[in-house]
Amino acid sequence: MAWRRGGLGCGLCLALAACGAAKPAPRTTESAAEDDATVVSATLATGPELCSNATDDNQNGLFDEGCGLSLGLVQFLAGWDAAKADVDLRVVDPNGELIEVGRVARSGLTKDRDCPGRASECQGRNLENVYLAEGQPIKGEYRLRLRLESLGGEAPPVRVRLGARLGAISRSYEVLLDAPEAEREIRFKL
Ligand SMILES: [Ca+2]
Ligand SMILES: [Ca+2]
Ligand SMILES: [Ca+2]
Repeated sequence: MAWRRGGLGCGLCLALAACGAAKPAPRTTESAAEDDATVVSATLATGPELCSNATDDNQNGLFDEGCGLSLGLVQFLAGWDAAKADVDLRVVDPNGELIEVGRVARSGLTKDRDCPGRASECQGRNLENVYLAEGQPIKGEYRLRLRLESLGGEAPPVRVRLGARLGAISRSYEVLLDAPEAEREIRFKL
């Protein structure tokens, strides 16, 4: 399912912004964000749904469905192949609450794991998943930050695939994080 532009006429509006670690996060339009080489809009229908790639391979609007992953009407999924690299998917909900592993926020969002994990519990399939576990999506701004905590000996850049779903709208991105502490931020307004 293609991600539609803002001004949908259905009460749902989207605004995205992207920034590097060394510069402030200017609020931009979605198209301006797509001009940023580090955030690449992708609608890659490659066939049957593949697991653990944070990509909607079959373009049905769901990311990695049928893979034992928790899904929700709001979902942000980050995956990367560099097994030892520590990337963090940080989501702040419209209440200003950081979504953390093992706790359901008032917005109903939760996060299911932190990869690669202290004991490598992600087993080389690095996938951080923030999803709506309870209730209905709340309106407002959802702020996502992808941050490279450490390379863990992996060669830069670390290529991160990001899947974002807000209700009936979903979209995929690829983000390159080229050095420790590199960050990219994307904002979604529901
Ligand atoms: Ca899919
Ligand atoms: Ca997939
Ligand atoms: Ca992590």
